[in-house]
Amino acid sequence: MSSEESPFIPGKPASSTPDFDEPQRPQGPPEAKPDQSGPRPTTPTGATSADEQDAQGQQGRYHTTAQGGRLPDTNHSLKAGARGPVLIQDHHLREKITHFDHERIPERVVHARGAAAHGTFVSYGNASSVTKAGFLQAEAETEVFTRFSTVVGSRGSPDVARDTRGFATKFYTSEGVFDLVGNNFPVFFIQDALKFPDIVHAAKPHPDREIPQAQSAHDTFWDFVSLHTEATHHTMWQMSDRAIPRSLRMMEGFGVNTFRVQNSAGETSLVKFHWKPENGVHSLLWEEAQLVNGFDPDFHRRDLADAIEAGAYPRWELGLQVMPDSEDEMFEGIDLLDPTKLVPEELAPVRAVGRLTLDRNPENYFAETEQVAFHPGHLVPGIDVTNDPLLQGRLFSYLDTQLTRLGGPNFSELPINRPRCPVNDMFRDGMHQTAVHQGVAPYKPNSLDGGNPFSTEDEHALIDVPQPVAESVKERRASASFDDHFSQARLFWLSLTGIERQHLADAFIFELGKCYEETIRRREVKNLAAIDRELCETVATGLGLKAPEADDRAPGVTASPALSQIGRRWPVAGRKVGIVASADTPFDQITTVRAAVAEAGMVPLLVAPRGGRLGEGSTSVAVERTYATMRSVEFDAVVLTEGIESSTEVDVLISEAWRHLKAIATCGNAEILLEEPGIGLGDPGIFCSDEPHEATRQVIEALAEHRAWARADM
Ligand code: HDD
Repeated sequence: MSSEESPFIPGKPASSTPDFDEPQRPQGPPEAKPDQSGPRPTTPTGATSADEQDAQGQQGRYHTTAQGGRLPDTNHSLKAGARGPVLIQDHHLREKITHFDHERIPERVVHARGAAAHGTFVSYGNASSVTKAGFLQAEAETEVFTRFSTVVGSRGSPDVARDTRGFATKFYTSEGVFDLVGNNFPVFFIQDALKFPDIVHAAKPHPDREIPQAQSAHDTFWDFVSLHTEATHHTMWQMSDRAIPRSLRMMEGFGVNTFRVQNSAGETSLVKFHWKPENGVHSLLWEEAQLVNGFDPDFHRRDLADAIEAGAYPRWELGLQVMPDSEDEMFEGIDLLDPTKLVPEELAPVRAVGRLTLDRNPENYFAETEQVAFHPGHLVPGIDVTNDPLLQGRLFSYLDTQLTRLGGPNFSELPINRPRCPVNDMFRDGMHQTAVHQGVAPYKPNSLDGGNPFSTEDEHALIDVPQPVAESVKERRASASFDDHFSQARLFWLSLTGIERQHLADAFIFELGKCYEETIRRREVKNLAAIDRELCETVATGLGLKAPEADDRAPGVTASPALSQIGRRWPVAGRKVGIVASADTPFDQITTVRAAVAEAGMVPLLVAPRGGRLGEGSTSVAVERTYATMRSVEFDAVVLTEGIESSTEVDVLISEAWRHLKAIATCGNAEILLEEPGIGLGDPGIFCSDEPHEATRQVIEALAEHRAWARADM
């Protein structure tokens, strides 16, 4: 170092000895005051507090070390000369790289791939006759955070894999956190938590080559479920259209396990929780799902975030099926402790008790969506668990898994997990402790801290309803009612319409067709014989196998029409319509169609051969998708305007939209484009008009049924 060189910054001339009386202030911009510049971090409640900002390490206008020391440069390591080796004394280098090296935490062992949103739950106030839970009483409004997920795939897996979807909601109630950790199917693969590692090992990629990713179409999955027939009912759901939702906004949710609720008079009932989507229950077709996974692997995640950002807030009603709390915990012959069984809505109607609205996207994926920690044992006064052996095991697993995933026992102090009511748990210390606890007596009883905190006999969580436990011996077995593995699988099959059954059979043919072992295929086809003759024969034929003899293990089963997705009309808000146009399209056609789509609360997406804008001057409209960036699977319906020419991209768009039973409208002479693929102008879901407004109106009308189902029979 030359004598003129700065002792602090190599290469910089030394200034005179720093004058401690005159602080060195930065020269020139930035002008903004420190706390007015940069992002304003928010807490999960939307509030901004100094504490929260500190916690996020994002305060002030200067780039600093983790210790708050201001940094002059983060582009160059400290070196022995411009071309020399890096010096180990460069703390900034080591701190920055070390932090980066530890940025990842273990992904969830299941449900690793997820998307989430904040929202509010508003109670209808009509549930007090069955539960005293505060968040279900009149006028209660509760902040919530909901995370949706796939089960099998890793964090980076595609969104629309054929899989069960998680639907977990954290209610930050004034009585403590209540987590409703459900799925989009009402039943589960197994009846006892002890089997959970088995089903998950079977469904995850093969341990030798780690393939396939996020799929059940492989030997180990089908090996397990074909041998373990209690999985049959869930497998039927997994092969149904429910396993490939059109959107996370268009799925039902189910608490699956039966819970015991208690009202303020101490009376108890058994309940099953349901989420009913306002947008209806809709699915992709299998071919669409396969295309989506390549075209946009983040399809569901993007759809949820876009909808919320656009103000098309997804909404669900929370519903309760209420059954008497009988001694045998059976209802109409259904064992309420068996999580492979549902209760048909025709037998116990779903009573709506409140509404969930998701209206705010997370600010930070890691802090919120990744670090949120659910647990079916997070209960509030008025809601208790039952002896369902699956639920009992879950009560152990969720807390346990967070210890590894979130690095210790203090994960409930993370902002996304913090209750919004006073917490005084007497837990102390541990990895990542952020609280500065007061007092000297974290034990009970104590006199040194004045006896604090106090226990309450009033409303308390973990209500522990005094249920008699049958006099019994210790044994590893389930009750005989758990032995019926087929009647509800048949009930589900009988409840579906013809096209839904076809999709389900096709899924079996696809999935079993991907198995290498013929013994597995045969074994599963034999199981199908116990569900339905037609299903078994269709799948056997598809696989080139001989259908086994009829098996009448599930006699006298009736259908539950509420389980079918087809046959009702739903709101169309938030659906996406592709409007294909070109520079030759009369501009008023574009504006008319766009306006009509937007007016219906749907999302118009203008598609053109190239990017840029269509129309002139200030009224011109931005092209949202070009022929290079569009694919039919993104649209729920397509409007073809005048002036577009036949091309490979347009032809593929039309033929896919046709094959996927989507509504297609043409304006004026655009109907010529339907000639080549042989689409009849009067075919179901095809609307041709010289009036763009009329063509669009008809498309909107058709979308209420989701697809032109009648075309499936053509
Ligand atoms: Fe589970 C996560 C739903 C049975 C063990 N589960 C997890 C999530 C959902 C469910 C939605 C993701 C939560 C999130 O978004 O963070 N699980 C269910 C349902 C079940 C079920 C509806 C049956 C009724 N689960 C189940 C059993 C066990 C687990 C029987 C273990 C014995 N589940 C876990 C877990 C996970 C989990 C390993 C992984 C990540 C986590 O908990 O936080 O503990």
